[in-house]
Amino acid sequence: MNQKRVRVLKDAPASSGPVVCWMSRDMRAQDNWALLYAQGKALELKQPLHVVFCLVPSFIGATIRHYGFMLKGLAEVERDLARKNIAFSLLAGDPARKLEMFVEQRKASLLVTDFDPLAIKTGWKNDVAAAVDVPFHEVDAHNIVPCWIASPKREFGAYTLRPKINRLLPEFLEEFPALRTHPFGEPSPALKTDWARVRTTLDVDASVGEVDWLTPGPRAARRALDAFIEHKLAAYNSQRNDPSKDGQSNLSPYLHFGQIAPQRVALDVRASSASPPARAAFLEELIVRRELADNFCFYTPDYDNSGCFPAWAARTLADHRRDTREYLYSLEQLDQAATHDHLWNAAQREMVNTGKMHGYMRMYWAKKILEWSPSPEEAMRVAIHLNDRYELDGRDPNGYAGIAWSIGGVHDRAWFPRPVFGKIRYMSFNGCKSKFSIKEYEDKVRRSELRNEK
Ligand code: FAD
Ligand code: FO1
Repeated sequence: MNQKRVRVLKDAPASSGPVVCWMSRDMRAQDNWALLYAQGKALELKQPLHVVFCLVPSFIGATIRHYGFMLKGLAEVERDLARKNIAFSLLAGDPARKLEMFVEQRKASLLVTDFDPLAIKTGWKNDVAAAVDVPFHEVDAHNIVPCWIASPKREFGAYTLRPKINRLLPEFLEEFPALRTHPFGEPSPALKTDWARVRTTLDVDASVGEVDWLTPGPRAARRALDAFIEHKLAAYNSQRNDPSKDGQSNLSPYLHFGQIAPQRVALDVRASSASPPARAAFLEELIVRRELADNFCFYTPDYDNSGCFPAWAARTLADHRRDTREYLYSLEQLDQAATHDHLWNAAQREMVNTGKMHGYMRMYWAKKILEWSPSPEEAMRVAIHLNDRYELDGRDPNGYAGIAWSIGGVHDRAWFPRPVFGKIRYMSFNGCKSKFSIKEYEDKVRRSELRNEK
């Protein structure tokens, strides 16, 4: 496999012993470059391969909605790995301590993990690198073009990253090799994780219920991709910005939890019989927009606060800091969808009920939070809190980039100035009314509420 997908986080003398793959972002056995790399190393060493996942019960305020989806997916991963003679262990607690102990107990010769630009993950890896004394390698199993290869710096926008990605796609958008049945170590390891007990003993916020309209796990993810390609891809370009229609792929929860590889999605879409414009429109979002979000979080430490706004946006928002806010809403009022704007309220209710607000409404939703908050800083805090509390795909680079785009002009340009927004792109109720049927969107949200009440 292309070694440019690998970074050395820590070097140490080589030894013999099993290889440990610490799975975190990319929770799947198939199409997983980190796992494929770890297996390659274990085969060279003629050693067993162990996969571990460290369960952290307080991951950035995640609720049972998120852990329920994630744990069901992980149970499937344990089964998929066992079929390949690869043992899976679920650890729970502080990753640095747990990984250090695991590596020590197993006398591992190499520790491999997947890439994630979130600050919390970088912190974990720094701690683990300090704690272990074996080589520690990181593999970008999420981006098609490895984040550090696509660009050495923060990009201004899609227009600056797109040519760099497109030039490198021929090298990196390749078919995956299959995960092999591992010839070293215990054959068909026992499925030892008691997932029911993990679930019941998990101490997480249960006030945001799980969703039932989407089946978690890598198999369901693959079915969702096949269904999207067959039934929706052709109309994607014309429907993706109409929230009253069901034109999106609904892949983001699966992509967020790594239950399907973006590269698998790209390969299958590219090979589909859909028209080139339909394929191109989708691949622009899936590849350029998504990998731009990883670039943003990887190279911008304060990706989740107003410190990340480009200079022009910070200045214009400062110039309008004292403008009168016609409406002001608290986090509680917004959380209760109790504003004067019934379209915004519908979007909030869609997110709370289904765990997935339509992509077009996310822009409008976040921009109104800027308009109705006392400051851009408070708007960022509130938007991130609500997004990560309710969206199944929350706590994701796409979310931090999407909110910073909406509120702080990140990856966007200046527009005509207006109160509060200054030159930040504005979106209005009437603008939405001219683009889609607000009534049909609100009916769709109400139907999802009625389904939930059953
Ligand atoms: P599709 O339209 O089917 O797109 C397919 C895939 O392409 C998505 O899953 C995603 O990986 C990628 N993609 C599409 N649009 C974008 C985009 N604007 N930016 C980055 N990648 C994109 N996405 C999240 O994954 N998690 C979030 O928490 C999140 N919060 C957002 C908040 C705001 C304010 C905004 C403006 C956008 C946010 N997005 C977020 C991006 C986008 O809205 C979602 O990725 C998309 O709606 C997910 O639904 P889908 O997979 O059905 O999308
Ligand atoms: N990653 C982990 O390695 N361990 C966890 O316990 C964990 C919990 C979790 C809960 C909700 C959620 O949205 C993400 C979670 N993640 C966890 C991170 C996930 O693996 C993704 O890497 C990032 O959130 C996306 O970059």
